[in-house]
Amino acid sequence: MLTTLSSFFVLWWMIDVRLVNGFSFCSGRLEILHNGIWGTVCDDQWDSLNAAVVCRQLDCGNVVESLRVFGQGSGQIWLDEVQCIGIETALQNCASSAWGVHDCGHHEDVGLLCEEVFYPFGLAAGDTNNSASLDGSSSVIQLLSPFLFFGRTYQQIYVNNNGHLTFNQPSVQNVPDHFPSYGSQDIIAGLWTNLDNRQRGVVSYHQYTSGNVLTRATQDINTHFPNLTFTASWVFVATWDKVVYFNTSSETSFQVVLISGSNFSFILMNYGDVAVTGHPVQAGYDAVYSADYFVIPGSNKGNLIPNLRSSSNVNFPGRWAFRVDSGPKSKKDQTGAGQVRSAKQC
Ligand SMILES: *[C@@H]1O[C@H](CO)[C@@H](O)[C@H](O)[C@H]1NC(C)=O
Ligand SMILES: *[C@@H]1O[C@H](CO)[C@@H](O)[C@H](O)[C@H]1NC(C)=O
Ligand SMILES: *[C@@H]1O[C@H](CO)[C@@H](O)[C@H](O)[C@H]1NC(C)=O
Ligand SMILES: *[C@@H]1O[C@H](CO)[C@@H](O)[C@H](O)[C@H]1NC(C)=O
Ligand SMILES: [Ca+2]
Ligand SMILES: [Ca+2]
Repeated sequence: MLTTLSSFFVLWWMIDVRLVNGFSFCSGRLEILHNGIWGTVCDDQWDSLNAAVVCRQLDCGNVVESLRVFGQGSGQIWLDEVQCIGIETALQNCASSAWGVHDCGHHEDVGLLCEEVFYPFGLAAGDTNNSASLDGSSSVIQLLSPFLFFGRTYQQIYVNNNGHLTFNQPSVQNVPDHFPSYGSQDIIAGLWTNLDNRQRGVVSYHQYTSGNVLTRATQDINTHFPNLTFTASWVFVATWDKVVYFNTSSETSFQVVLISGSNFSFILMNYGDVAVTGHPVQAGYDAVYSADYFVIPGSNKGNLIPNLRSSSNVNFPGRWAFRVDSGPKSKKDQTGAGQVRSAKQC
């Protein structure tokens, strides 16, 4: 009940607080909307309790720190002397000076770094669970909007317990193919390996066509892929939360997020704690006949995969982002910034 209530308030308030000029949706200079005007918040009396309220309000997990590295705002300074108790569901519910009343300059604008690389998931996000079964999968999931993957358009998808997504049929494969596999199907591998959700952990998914998750996806893609002026209209989030490898007990958490809008499509891979394993592993994607593929560096070595939590091709630790429609194939366009390995078969 509590969770449901608080997620309702998160949705309700979402539209009037934002973090700008940061690394992602979950970091940046704090701005608040009042009377249709975005303004900044002054750092007088600002503390970690206040910051925690904002991070939670944005569905961005815990606060890492308040920072001033996100530049100075301009125009309105809306709030000063903010003092949250810490239990508030929104910054607007905290004590502060009246709107627009302050003795501050923009050099005092509050900036925030929240920790959450993950998109909302689990019960609070309204996820559907996969059943707990060895080498199992979701049932067929009809997509609310078609997903374009290197020129092929899909209307359905399967979330496979063993850490990967397939479009045409479920996959029971617990030993990953090595990319490029020159196979006949499109595969998106968050962390394809022998996972066992009968023992521990939850595999779940959710798709969105409205709400704060779309706002977040829009901002993330525009940060990771500048100049596209992208607007997300559909987001699919698949999460492997605290799952374990077959016959082990160390927990691993990761997420694959599919995002689309107009003719663009993107994948985000988000990594939390990833345990070492002796099982074969693989993270990345592999398109039909490997006309396009990508292997996240180090992701095919079980002893190196804990590094997924801190590596990135978009300057955001724990996140790898890829453009996967059939758009421009230049390295810069296909991934945010990092190394790209891709092969063309003619
Ligand atoms: C999914 O599984 C989790 C953990 O077992 C549980 O708390 C949650 O209620 C389940 N969600 C649904 C929709 O059944
Ligand atoms: C993207 O936009 C930035 C800033 O407007 C510009 O400096 C950069 O050259 C652009 N990049 C491309 C690939 O057009
Ligand atoms: C599971 O691990 C134990 C020791 O950790 C080992 O003895 C056992 O053979 C393993 N079982 C399987 C099915 O791999
Ligand atoms: C989408 O693709 C179609 C066909 O290639 C093109 O006509 C249209 O302009 C594109 N739309 C956008 C928003 O890029
Ligand atoms: Ca100050
Ligand atoms: Ca003041």
